[in-house]
Amino acid sequence: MRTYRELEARYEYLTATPNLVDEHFYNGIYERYVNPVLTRDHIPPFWMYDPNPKTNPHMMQRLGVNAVFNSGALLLDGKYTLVARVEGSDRKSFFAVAQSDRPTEGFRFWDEPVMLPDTCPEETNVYDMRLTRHEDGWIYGVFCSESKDAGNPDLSAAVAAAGIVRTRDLKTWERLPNLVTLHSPQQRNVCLHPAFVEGKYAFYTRPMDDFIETGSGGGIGFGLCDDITHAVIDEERMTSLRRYHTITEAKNGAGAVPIRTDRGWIHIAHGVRNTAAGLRYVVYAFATALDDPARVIAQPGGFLIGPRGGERVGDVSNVVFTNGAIVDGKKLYIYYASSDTRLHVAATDLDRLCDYVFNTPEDPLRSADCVRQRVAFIRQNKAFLKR
Ligand code: M1P
Repeated sequence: MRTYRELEARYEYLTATPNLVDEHFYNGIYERYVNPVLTRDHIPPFWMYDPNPKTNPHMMQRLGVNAVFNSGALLLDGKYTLVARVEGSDRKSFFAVAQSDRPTEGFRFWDEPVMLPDTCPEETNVYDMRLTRHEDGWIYGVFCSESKDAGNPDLSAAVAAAGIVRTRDLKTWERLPNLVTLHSPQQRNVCLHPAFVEGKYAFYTRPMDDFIETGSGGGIGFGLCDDITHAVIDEERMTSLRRYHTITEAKNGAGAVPIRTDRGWIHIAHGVRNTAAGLRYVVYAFATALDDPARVIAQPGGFLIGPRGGERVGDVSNVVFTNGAIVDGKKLYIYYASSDTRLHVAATDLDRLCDYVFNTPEDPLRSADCVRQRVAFIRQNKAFLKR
C-alpha cells in the first residue's frame, strides 16, 4: 500500500520532469516531444484519494480519473494555459485548467476543476472546449454539450450541441444559451472566430445529421450571428470540405482557433476517414482569406500530424485531435491529444507553418495524379542534386 505522501511525491516528481524534443522524429515542419504534457497521472492526488487513513485505510482511489485529453489553450497572464477535457472513471467529462510557465512541460492543474453554471438540466456530458480571446474583450469557451436524445428509443441515441460560456479569468464563467443552427440538427467541433466578420460574431460549425455521422454535412461550415447572447445561425457556408478518398472523407471539424498571419487565417483542424480497424483521426491545416475567413485559399495535401508509436493506442485508438494552440510571438505550440487518452505538444513557428500551408502541394485526389506529382518532384530534386 502507498501512503498519501508517497502519492503526492510521485505527482510532484512527474510534474517537475523535464520534457525533451523527440530526436527520433523529424519532418522540418514541427517538433514532437518525448512525454505527453498532460495525462491522468497529472491529476492532483487529492482529486482522487481521501488522504485520511481513518476513512481510507487502504489508501484507495475513491473518485478515479480515466483520461486527460482534448484541450483548449491560450496565454493567460503570461502563462501557458490549458482547459483540458478530464474524463472521470464514470465516463463523464468535465473541464479543468492547467498552467505552466513553459509551453512543453510543468503543467499543473488548479486545485479544483471548472464548475460551469449548470443551466441545462438535460445536458449529460461536456467536452472539447475551444477558447477564443475575442476582439470584444471576452474569452469565450465553445464546447460540445451532449444530451440523451429523448425522442429516440435507442438508449445510446444522443444529441450534440454547441455550448457557449464566457469569462475574463477562467474562474468566473457566464453560461450563454447554446448555439442554434437553423439548418443543422446537431453540432460538434464548433469554434468562435476571434474577430468580428461584417460586424458579426462568426462561428466555424460542423453540420451533422446524427450524433456520430455527419451525413449530408459537407465539411466545416461557417456562419454569422448578430447576438452572441442568443446565438442563431441561419446560413452555413462551407469552408474546408469532406472529400472522397482523402483524410476528410468521413468527417472533419475545426480545431484550434484560427491563427492570423500576413497571408491568411491558418486553421488547424481534424480529418477522419474510415478503415477496417475503425475511424482514423488526423490533424490537418488549411488557410482562409483575411478578408473572407470562410474562403479557403490554401490546402496542403495530407495530414500535418498523424498518430505515431504509443499515440496510436488508447481508449479510442488511432486518433490525434486538437482543439487548442498557443501563439507566443513567432512560436506556435499545438496541443494535440492521442487516442482520447493523453495530451501532447508539437512546437513550430509561424514562418514554418506558413511555408507548410502555402507551399505544400495540394492532394491531387487520384493515384495517377499523385504519382505524376511525385515523379515530377523526384526529377526536379535529382536535377538539383546533379548540379
Ligand atoms: O473519439 C475521437 C473524437 O471524436 C469526436 O470527434 P468528431 O466529432 O469529429 O467525431 C469528439 O468526440 C472528440 O472528442 C474525440 O476525440
